[in-house]
Amino acid sequence: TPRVFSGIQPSGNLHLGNYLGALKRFVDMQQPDMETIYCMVDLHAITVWQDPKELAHSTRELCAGFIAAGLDPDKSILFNQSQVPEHAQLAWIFNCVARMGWMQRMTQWKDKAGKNQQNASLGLFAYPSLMAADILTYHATHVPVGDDQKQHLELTRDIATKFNHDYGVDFFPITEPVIEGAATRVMSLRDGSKKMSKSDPSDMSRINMTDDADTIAKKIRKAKTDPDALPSEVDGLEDRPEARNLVNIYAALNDQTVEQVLAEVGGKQFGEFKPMLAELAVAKLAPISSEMARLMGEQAEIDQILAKGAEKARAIAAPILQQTYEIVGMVGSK
Ligand code: AQP
Repeated sequence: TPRVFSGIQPSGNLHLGNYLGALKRFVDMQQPDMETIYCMVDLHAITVWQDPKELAHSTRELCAGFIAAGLDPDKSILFNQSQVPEHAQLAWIFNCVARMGWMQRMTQWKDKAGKNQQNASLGLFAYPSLMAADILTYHATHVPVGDDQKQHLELTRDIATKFNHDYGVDFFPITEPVIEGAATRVMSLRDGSKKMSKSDPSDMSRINMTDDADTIAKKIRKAKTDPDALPSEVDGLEDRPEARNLVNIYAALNDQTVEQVLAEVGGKQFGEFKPMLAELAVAKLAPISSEMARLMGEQAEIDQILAKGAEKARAIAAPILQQTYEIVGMVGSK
């Protein structure tokens, strides 16, 4: 059976980009013939400073978001990365397989470290190596992510290939990225050239999964657009990043293709389309946010789900790490 792994950082508010690019697709892949493993990646989150109380809160809130969006702890393994030590242990091995030059080429590293690389954490630099460990400690075959993670997944393949080659084994699978759907890259509502992100200082740039209906409607109403009507064909979205973004969001929320959406809304002005989008967004997101809020009142339940999930995850990860140690020549634990 295909084994699906992915994760989201508990580093702040879950937003529409995380939902459409990742979480909604995690739910789509939760099928009887798939093994699905989804993680709150707190070790990744601390590669930049996190206030401890907020980290704990965000981790539980993210878990609530997973469940509210439709992940079922009886069908998927849901857990917090730090509670399965095999991730960090395998990451160390991969730190010794990966090359400095590979990491230096990562655009996320360059973007997040900015000009002052000397002052960035060593963890931020090694981030993709830990991500490779997350995936490969389960021998995962499929990894659903947003478009921004494509480069890290290629690096995961490079690490698996080099490990297999260096040790003369066929041990780690070459993982397939699953970057699909109409919204693999949701853009800022204020600037169609920037991705929607948690760290954008403007809250108007993103729709948070915890936003209420009025806030969602206001953010969509104020979203940047151009003055033209919507086209009827996809070609007509070229060089219109803001228009394309809103159409992509509509399509993804409504499980349609961009072509289908344009067939319906082509010719409409934004004054007409934006309220349609707002209504759809509220209809799809409000039930998730109210269920998240309810679950946040049941902290003991969330903690128990995470504890059980970690146990199930370890049962898969531990033997794979043990085999890795044997391949590398590490003795003493058997
Ligand atoms: N804008 C987006 N469109 C589509 N997918 C997105 N993802 C993130 N932003 C978008 C996908 O969400 C998953 C979790 O990503 P993460 O936990 O690494 O979050 P992030 O990329 O750190 O989120 P932000 O908001 O972009 O944070 P900052 O502002 O810190 O950079 C991944 O699958 C990702 O592709």
